[in-house]
Amino acid sequence: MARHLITSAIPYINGIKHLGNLVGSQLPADLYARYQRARGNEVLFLCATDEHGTPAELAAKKAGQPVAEYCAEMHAVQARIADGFRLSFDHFGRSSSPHNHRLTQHFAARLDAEGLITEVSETQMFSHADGRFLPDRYIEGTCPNCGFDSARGDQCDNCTKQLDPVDLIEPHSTISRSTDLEMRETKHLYLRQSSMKDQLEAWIDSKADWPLLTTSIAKKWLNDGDGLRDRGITRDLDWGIPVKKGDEDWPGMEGKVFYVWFDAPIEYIASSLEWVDAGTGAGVDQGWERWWRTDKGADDVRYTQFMGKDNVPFHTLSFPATILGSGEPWKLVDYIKSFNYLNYEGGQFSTSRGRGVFMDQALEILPADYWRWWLLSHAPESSDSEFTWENFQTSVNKDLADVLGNFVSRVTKFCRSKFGEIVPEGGSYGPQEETLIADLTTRLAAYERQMEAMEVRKSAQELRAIWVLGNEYLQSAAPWVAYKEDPDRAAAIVRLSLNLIRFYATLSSPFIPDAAQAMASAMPEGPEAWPTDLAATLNALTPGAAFAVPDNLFRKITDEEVEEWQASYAGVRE
Ligand code: B3M
Ligand code: ZN
Repeated sequence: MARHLITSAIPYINGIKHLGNLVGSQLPADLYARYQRARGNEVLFLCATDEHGTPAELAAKKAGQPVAEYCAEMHAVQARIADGFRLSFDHFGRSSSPHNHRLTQHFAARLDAEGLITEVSETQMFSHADGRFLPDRYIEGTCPNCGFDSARGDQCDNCTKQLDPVDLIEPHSTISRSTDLEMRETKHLYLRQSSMKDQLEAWIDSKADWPLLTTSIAKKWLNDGDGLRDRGITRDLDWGIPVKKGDEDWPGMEGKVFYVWFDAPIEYIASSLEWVDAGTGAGVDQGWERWWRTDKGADDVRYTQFMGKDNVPFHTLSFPATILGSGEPWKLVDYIKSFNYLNYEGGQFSTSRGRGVFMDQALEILPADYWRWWLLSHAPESSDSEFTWENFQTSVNKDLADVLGNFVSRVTKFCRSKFGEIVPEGGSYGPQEETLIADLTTRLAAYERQMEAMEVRKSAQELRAIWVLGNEYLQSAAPWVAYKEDPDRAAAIVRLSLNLIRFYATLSSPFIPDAAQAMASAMPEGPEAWPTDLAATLNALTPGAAFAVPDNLFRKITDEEVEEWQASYAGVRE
């Protein structure tokens, strides 16, 4: 049994995420976690909310709430929506947790002991109108790299370049919009990642199997020397993890907090400690260290991270610098699966303008499976992809309703009308069934290969092809014709088809868990383990046992609905 540690990038606390965020990390991570569990492997799947930094402070201010209270509320909201999408986290933690405070301060102390932290006196933007320094998102301006006019102080959303507030051209305060800014002296801690360039480069070069999107972004920043500029890891903010050296005060750093991107990835580890505290998971008694410490058994863990492309520099350079620099045997990531962006109806999703569909809205429109199927089968892997309501309608109506849903309903209803709600007895499988089993065996192997490789779109195509094989079989075997001459032959065809439904339930469960559950529980034997021998799998249901005709699995989306939704989600939310 293999052991898989799987993490999704942790979403910022500031509001509900849109479908583009969902498909860029949490959803494909869930697909992979569900698949590995279905294969009988041991999985620890973690996520959390990213609660520090300027996004949290700004959002709380806008909501008129104390930031701690705002974060607690939004965490509950995000957790509920994640449940709604059936994201099967073993734990959904909080980067503001006491565990993350302790671990972050611990890593800082270790890095300092290894000589990797320097104290730098620097000039930062001070806003007279706001009476404070303006780190990160408190400041916006034009990107010096690409010219984008709303680049933030810490990163340009357009070209993904990591920035410092002082880099921006024509900067202004996002609190007051004031341009009355002054460079003032303040002291900060810097992580000397530049001294680790060779080590990081060798590590990335050893990852020949990583997706091109991941390694190309990592190498771009390495070779520019740019991602490896030493980075400030502290900020002049109120909300965050206080700068301490382990439990000790850090002289000169009073009143400062760690930079959100320093503590956020450490929350991957902290989340597993929160999970142990919560006592909800299998394997709790064996502890979290066997997942994270290579001296405590984690060297046979396979660790996979999922994220959007804008998060890649932090996961290929900054966080590994923290881990490697600590000099302690922490588990490093084995594979980074990254995603391009999902666009919305000819433009971008926009959180600020409320353009596009947000996770809460999506679940009000249709159940999770509809969205999961569309998003995963159109995941922005090799390039950006685009959500359109028409494309969504086509996919749902064809793949889910016509192909899968229709198969299940035709088979079960035909059976009920001729043989009753029991698995029909009599007859035996012949050449047609043998051909089908051979075809399915080939397709199943291809599906497994794509799922193992985390080729999300290709996996969806293989799964759909497996559903189509069932339809084609049913169409050509035509039990409704056979029944007239030879009811036993019809019984065999229907029996195989009922077995197929149960087989589909297992295979489809990583993509559409609710429909899979409905299919499996309609069958007398319930869900089956991952199939290895299809001749056996398609003979597994006991003839004579009772089953239940499930409700229609999927409904179709009408043209009127498409028009209505197009109009409703064009923006502006609030
Ligand atoms: N919260 C950015 C994002 O949500 C950031 C990811 C942190 S991963 C450690 O896209
Ligand atoms: Zn830029």
